[in-house]
Amino acid sequence: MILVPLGSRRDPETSSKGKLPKPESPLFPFLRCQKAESDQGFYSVGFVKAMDKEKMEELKIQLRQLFNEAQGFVEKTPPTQLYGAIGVVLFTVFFFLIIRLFKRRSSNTILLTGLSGSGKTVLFYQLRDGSSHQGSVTSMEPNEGTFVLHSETSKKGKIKPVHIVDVPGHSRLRPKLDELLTQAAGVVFVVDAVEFLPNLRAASEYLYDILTKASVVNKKIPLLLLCNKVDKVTAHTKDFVRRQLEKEIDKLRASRNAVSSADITNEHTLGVPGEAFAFSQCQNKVTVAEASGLTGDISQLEQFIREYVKA
Ligand SMILES: Nc1nc2c(ncn2[C@@H]2O[C@H](COP(=O)(O)OP(=O)(O)O)[C@@H](O)[C@H]2O)c(=O)[nH]1
Ligand SMILES: [Mg+2]
Repeated sequence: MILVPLGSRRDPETSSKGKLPKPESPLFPFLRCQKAESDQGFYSVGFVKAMDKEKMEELKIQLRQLFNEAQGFVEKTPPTQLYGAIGVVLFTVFFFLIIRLFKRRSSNTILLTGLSGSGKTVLFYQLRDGSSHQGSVTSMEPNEGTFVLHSETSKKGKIKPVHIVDVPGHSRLRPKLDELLTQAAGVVFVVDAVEFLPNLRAASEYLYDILTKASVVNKKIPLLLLCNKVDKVTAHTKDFVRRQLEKEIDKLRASRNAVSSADITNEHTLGVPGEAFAFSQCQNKVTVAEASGLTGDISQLEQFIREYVKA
């Protein structure tokens, strides 16, 4: 801060830095004052620095003392006790790390997968709103939402919402599935039980891809094979659907293994070599259920969701 009397400009004699003003200058008293102030400032900075140094020295001495004490303690303590203490510390750290790992795995994401037209979007709306939203269904955008299941809205108490993603069956959009699988608590593979046989090959290929994904195998992500549209009398039974899929996947496994033994896209081989493929051989749990998205008969689907995303 420079004090300049009103109406006067800065004295050219004093404008150059570091120079003391001449005693005859009208600004002399002010500038002396300012100099004294800044000198004081200088002293105080110096004082703080000296204090810091002193404190640092003190701290150093204290640390050295502490270190010496610790060293003495370690030397005095019998090695068995020492190893015991180290063991306890390591065990505790390990224990907390494992707990964190498990906590991260408790996801609330359920994926609805399957070929286009199998009824995923209708099921999504049934789960969320309790209605099928006929006519407003598009299959190119993933429907996604975090909500308490419609059937649970009348229940009292706090219920954990479920994050449900309706993954479009279009093959162009399947890379998105890889990303989603890494965070899934469960996968629902929807099959059209009416138009089942014409789609058998395509459905098996899609299912095979999911079941051989490293994320599914390593994390043992449970899969529900959901035979949809059972409201129609022409719908196949869930046992028929399961057996046909097992047979088709068995054929696929043979042909894919023959093509390449190190297929990059399929990190894991399915089933037991030399045995006919069955879903029970999968490392992750595979269950079969029935539903009708159209009539709202989705209790087995809801049961699966609540088995893996606790309310
Ligand atoms: N009969 C019957 N038709 C269904 C059922 N679920 C879906 N659909 C019909 O199947 C078609 C495809 O359904 P959508 O949910 O769009 O399938 P997405 O492509 O898998 O999402 C629509 O015309 C639906 O009306 C069901 O449970 N029963
Ligand atoms: Mg859809």
